[in-house]
This record gives sequence, C-alpha cells and structure tokens, in this order.
Amino acid sequence: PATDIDSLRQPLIAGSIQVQQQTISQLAQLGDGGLDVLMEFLLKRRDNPPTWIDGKAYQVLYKSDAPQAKEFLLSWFPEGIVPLKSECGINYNPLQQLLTQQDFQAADRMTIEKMCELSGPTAVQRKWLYFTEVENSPAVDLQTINNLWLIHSEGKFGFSVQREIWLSLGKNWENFWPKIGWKQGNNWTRYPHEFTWDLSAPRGHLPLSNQLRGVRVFASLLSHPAWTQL
Ligand code: UYC
Repeated sequence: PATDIDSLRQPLIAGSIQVQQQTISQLAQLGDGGLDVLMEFLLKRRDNPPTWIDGKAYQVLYKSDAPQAKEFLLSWFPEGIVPLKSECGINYNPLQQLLTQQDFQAADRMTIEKMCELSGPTAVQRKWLYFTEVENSPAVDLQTINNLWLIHSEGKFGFSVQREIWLSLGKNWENFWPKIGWKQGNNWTRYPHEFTWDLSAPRGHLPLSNQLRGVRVFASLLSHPAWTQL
C-alpha cells in the first residue's frame, strides 16, 4: 500500500547506513511504487560521489524487469552508478555490469585483464604484471577499478580496503593473508574454488592477486599513490 511506501522515504534518506540498507531491501519488495522511491533517491544524490548505498539502490533497479526502471537507468545512468574515468581510454562498463550483478568471480577475472590492459599489449599477452608496470599505472584508472569494487560490495572489497588492512597490520604479510582469507595455517587458499565469491567473504578478500611470483606486485599496488590522492 501507498502509505507503507511513503513511510519508507524518511529512513531511506536520513537513516543510518544499516537502516538505509534495510529500507532499500524493503522497497525492492514493494513493486513499482518501491522502485519509484529508489529512482527518486538516486536522482537526488546524483551530484554527489556514489556510496555503496547508491550501489545497492542501483542494483535493485538493474535487476528489476519493470520498464520504467529500465528506461530510468538508460536515461540517467547509462554507464552505471560509478563514473568510469580512464586516462587511457579503457572501457570499464563490462566490469561495472558484472559487479552490479554481483558476479564477483567473473569480475575478478576481468579485473586482472583490465590491470594488464592498463600496462599495454605486452602485459595483456603475458597475462600478469611486473611491479614496475603497476607503479606506472595511472591513478585515475586504479581509482575507477577500486570504486567499482567498493560501491558494488557494501564497501567490503577493493584495493583500498586491502591497503587499509595491510597498513593496520604494519605491512606484515603473514598476518595479512589469514585476515583476508587467502591462507589458513600453512595452506594457501586454492584458486578458484576455495575462495569465497560473495559478500559472506572476509573484508578485503577480493579482488585476488596471485602470489605465485612473490609479493612485490601486490606491495606496489597497495603502495600506489592512487590511494593517498583520493
Ligand atoms: N592464488 O593461491 N595460482 C591464480 C591466488 C599463489 C597458482 C590466479 C591467490 C600461491 C598457480 C589467481 C592465492 C600458489 C596458478 C590466483 C592463491 C599459487 C595460479 C589466476 C592466495 C601456490 C596457475 C590468474 C595467496 C602455493 C597459473 C593468474 C600460473 C593462478 C590467486 C599457485 C587470481 C590470491 C603462492 C600455479 N591464482 N598462487 O594469475 O601462473 O594466473 O601458473 O598465490
């Protein structure tokens, strides 16, 4: 009923993050009226940088079959909720789509591909990176990839999350691996099946970075100026 829907406007706009999240889930169940409130919400917040709450609202509209939601997204958010800035003309739209659909495993694969694209054709062919290539990657692109992960994961995944945890542990790798679920005791988590490909994973679990050739590349990524220029 309409009264239910109206009473959800206030908590959606002014509630704590947890209340906002619950309200979005409730509105998602309330048919066209609920979708209208979510569209109004996203429009009002359009001039501010998106948060993961915007990501949630966007995901609900994206999943919905309602024609007015589809039309709304096409006209106001044709490229998704996260601005897809790139210094080298890379198209991050396919990555945004996978993350919007919460297909974290495919998104993880594509993230590795995009990171290689950033470094040029030799890296694309090699399919992995040298630490010097990571150091030379443009901050804007790294920030875009990171924002995509953050905004579509309730703030749980992304390089900046990994960096924050790594710094909080004094850059101690042996403490870091178990904290993000990449190692248990003496055992590395096996790729791909032992990783957790949904939001029940520990903070910082994704995106993955293969450690087969050592920590140098990951260390460069987590030390990149992109994370202090935000
Ligand atoms: N893999 O174990 N990984 C691969 C991880 C290690 C290995 C890909 C992460 C340890 C081999 C991704 C962890 C290790 C391949 C990741 C992990 C190891 C492979 C696909 C926990 C053995 C086959 C992308 C730290 C003890 C490919 C890619 C190859 C693949 C991720 C083995 C994303 C986070 C030390 C043999 N692993 N990787 O890079 O290169 O190929 O031979 O980190």
